[in-house]
Amino acid sequence: MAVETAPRRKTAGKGRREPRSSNSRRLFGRAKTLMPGGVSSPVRSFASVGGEPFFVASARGARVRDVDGRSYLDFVGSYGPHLFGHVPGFVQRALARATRRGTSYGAPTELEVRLAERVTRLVPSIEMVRFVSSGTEATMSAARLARGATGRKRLIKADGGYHGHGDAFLVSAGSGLATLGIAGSPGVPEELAALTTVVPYNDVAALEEAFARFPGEFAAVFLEPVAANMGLVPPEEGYLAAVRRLTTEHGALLVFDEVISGFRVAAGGAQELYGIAPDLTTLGKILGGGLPVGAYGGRRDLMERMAPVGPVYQAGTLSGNPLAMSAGIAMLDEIARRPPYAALDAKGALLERLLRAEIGKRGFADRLHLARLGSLLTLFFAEGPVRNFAEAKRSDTRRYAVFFHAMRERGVFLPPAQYEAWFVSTAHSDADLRRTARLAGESLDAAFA
Ligand code: KE4
Repeated sequence: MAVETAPRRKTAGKGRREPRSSNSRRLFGRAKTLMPGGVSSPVRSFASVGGEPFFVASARGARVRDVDGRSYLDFVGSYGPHLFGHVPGFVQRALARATRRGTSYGAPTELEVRLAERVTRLVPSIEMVRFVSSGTEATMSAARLARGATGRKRLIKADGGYHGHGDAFLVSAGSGLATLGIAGSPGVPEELAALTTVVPYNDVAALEEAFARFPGEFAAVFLEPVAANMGLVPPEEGYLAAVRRLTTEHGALLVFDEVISGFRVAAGGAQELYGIAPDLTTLGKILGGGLPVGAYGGRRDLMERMAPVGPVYQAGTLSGNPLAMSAGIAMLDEIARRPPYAALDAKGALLERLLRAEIGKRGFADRLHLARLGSLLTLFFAEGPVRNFAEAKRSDTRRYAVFFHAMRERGVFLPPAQYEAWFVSTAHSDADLRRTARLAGESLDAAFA
């Protein structure tokens, strides 16, 4: 059944309620009979905030439009790829050229060479790279490489760190500081979960305790150098340097999961921003400009252990896909040609300043914690500081849900979960950001009513 898109309507005004029947509602009803939860990825279901998701018909710049013709200022941005907003012209033109030549060959192409040259130029610690089709594939492959290269089985991750849905990473923290992972999902064998030790983010002592508990047994520490999956939690002064020192001392590899921070916080990612060189890096999102891409790379001596050169196996039918490579080349060329980071930081700073003003004039400063790094931002419904997941989890997710829907009704699409980051792009105008802050003030009134 074709879904007719309602005639274009003006941008949503405030207090607009979800109509009883709508194209989104009809589509969601069909979707739920065909796909688990009606979605291709759980967070999109609005399960964390209640209500029903709207279905997107199109996007352009800083806005998405739903199948009922409503337009939203978009701070989800597909959870990261759209550094320059939706479908910038240079990506659209690159894809148009690429599709005329084919979509997938199962054979090497010059496009992979050109994107690999750009990645190794922009991310200094990456001497050699392998492309895959998602961030999960990148982290799964990096974990297998780390274990294969060191001959060790154990991994360390931060509580609240998200590295995709690979079994090794779907583990939850037990009680205490450095705890053996317990399966974070049915289907993850406890034996496997127990090989991943979970430590609090920003806690050097806990990391030291983990290394002391299993000396010589850790293959790698996996870390988001800028945590963005517990909400945005930047590394505290000296933390990344301490993790680098400890991994080196204990013969474990340091893997920076820069699927979000890569090309987002600097052209060379968080490792450039903080001056710390990991042994391996995982990438995604911006690297594909919205097309399915992931990558892992790093020291040549490590990467040359990957098949077909070395014995560690990993493969992928659509790895190095020419359409995705073309979009990635266009994205990284734009970054190299016109680095957007000063503009992104200025936009993030403007939004932060305006939000703090709205929070301050309502006397909510002790009930909210606003974290920002460049164009990444999270408004925690908790009193600060938020330095790790335990502190993030003090957030009042019920109030966040009210805030989320109040903003959605006012035409602003925020992540439908407290523990995600907002993404500002170069396509968000200062007027968009001023409007967003004003509507956030109204929505805070609703959340704290
Ligand atoms: P994907 O497999 O979803 O492409 O990437 C997994 C991944 C790995 N590492 C980091 C740091 C990530 O943030 C992600 C995926 N991020 C989430 C949003 N926080 C994707 C959104 C979703 O699950 O739908």
